[in-house]
Amino acid sequence: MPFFIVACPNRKRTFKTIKTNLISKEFLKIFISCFFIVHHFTKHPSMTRFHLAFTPFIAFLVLAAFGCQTEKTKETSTTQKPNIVIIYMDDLGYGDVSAYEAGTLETPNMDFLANGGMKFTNGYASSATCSPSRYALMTGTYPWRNKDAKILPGTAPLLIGTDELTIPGMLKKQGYATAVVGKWHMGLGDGQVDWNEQVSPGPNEVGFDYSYIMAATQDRVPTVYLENGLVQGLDPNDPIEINYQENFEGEPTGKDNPEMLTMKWHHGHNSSIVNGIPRIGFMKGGEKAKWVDEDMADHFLDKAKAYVQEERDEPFFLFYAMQQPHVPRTPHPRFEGKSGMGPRGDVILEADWCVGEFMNTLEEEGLLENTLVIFSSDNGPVLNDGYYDDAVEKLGDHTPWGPLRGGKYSLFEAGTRVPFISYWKGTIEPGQSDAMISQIDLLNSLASLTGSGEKSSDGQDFSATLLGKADQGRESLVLEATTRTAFRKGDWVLIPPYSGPAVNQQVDIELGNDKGFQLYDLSQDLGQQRNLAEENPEKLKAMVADFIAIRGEEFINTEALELK
Ligand code: NG6
Ligand code: CA
Repeated sequence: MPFFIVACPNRKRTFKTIKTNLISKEFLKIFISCFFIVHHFTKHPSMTRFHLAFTPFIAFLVLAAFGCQTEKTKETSTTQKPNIVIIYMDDLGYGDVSAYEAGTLETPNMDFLANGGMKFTNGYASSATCSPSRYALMTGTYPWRNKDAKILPGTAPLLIGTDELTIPGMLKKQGYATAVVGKWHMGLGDGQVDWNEQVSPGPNEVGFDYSYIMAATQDRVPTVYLENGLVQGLDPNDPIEINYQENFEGEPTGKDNPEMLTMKWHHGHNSSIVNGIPRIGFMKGGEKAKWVDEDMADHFLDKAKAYVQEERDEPFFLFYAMQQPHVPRTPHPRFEGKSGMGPRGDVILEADWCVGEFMNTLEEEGLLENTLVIFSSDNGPVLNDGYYDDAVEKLGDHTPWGPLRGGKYSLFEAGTRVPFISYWKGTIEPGQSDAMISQIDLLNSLASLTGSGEKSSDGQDFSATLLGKADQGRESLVLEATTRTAFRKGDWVLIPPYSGPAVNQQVDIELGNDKGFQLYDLSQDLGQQRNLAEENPEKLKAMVADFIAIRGEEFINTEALELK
């Protein structure tokens, strides 16, 4: 059936709809003309022979027209549903992306997204640490509603309920292929994981069709990759054992065997040694399955690219969760020394290169104009997060926190206000938005964008804002940092009194703890230097009332931050 094949070839999606529309219109015309001609001739009894001859032809035309019509319906629905990619960084600060003009590091590929899309200056992660932020991003639910949403050890059970609404679960119901590649850190299994068997439940049980992940963080065991719940490259004769309480007999540790280390620990990070780097937690076995730290960025990039190439003909959702610039910072030799800021700067350049390579792949596959890319980070920046890696010593003039106060772990703005960008070639007009938006809003926004009626109760629909077609943002937002919460409403920020040190000395970050209330007006004081609580009791009272209305009185129940 050459005619049919010419009419409905499998083309790249961007151009498909227009062509199939034209073709099926043509078909309809031909079909109607043929039908009347045939009908006219077969009316006369002497034409029965013609009738017989034309019947298969009519059947073919009907088939062809239907074929193209079905194809058209399918194409129309796929073009209405863009591919969605969330590129999620780990500990990248507001000032780390040069398009934010708040630091001195150059990130041309992240800038390409920021300058070619919407750059949000009031975009927030839900928490100042990783696991709570990721949980909130995936579910559209404030992390403080889940008592287990804290920095998780590598043995923690799955943080997301398998019946919970999630972005991938919602998109899957909308016909999307869904995948996560990169850092997970939302727990796996039920608390009794045998790493030598299929690990479940995990990403595949909360909406992801495909997963290629590291379980927790680069500094936590197990230091292996899992594909769809199976540890990759595992030798069954060398099983993996993991323990976060005690070491396995005879196994070296960072604490006892400094002579084996290629990277020195500053605080914590003195348990099992993998690739010369001391980690958090104890691990035995699984030698062949262990990752190569310097190859991790390339490894995840390859998986992310392969996924896009594989799924290019279907709408897909990819959560591409990079591991940089979280510790241990291990740039590939190609990037070593390139930033002049030591490994932290180098791995940001490496991540920036990955962003560029990934975007090139979208372009090569003809998907750029049909893909919404959202770029953000799980929490604010930290320099010394437990290893001696020159992050402080070689920082120079760079300011990862930009004009904001605090950093990772902090209730001050730099803890949660992060780079936040939406990019969609041809659909989003380049611009900057000062609207307040949180990662908990992505679920509702993406649901609205893809025609799903599902929504979380904490999130809001800012799909139009993300696409640059509106400037509406949040009125208020609860911010979280290691079980403590603060409140932003309009330009005002309220930080309730919390016990604990004002500064965590190990990471040298101001946490936001104080004996009294803190109240800041960001419109006048972005750096949160002037506490207006005493001189503005009316405002304070109103803010406290609004905060408690959302957060409840139990905001006072917190746990001390303990970085070991
Ligand atoms: C802390 C780790 C820190 C980092 C953090 C989690 C120590 C001393 N510090 O406990 O290095 O791993 O947890 O970071 O162990 S996050 O970005 O995944 O939340
Ligand atoms: Ca993080």
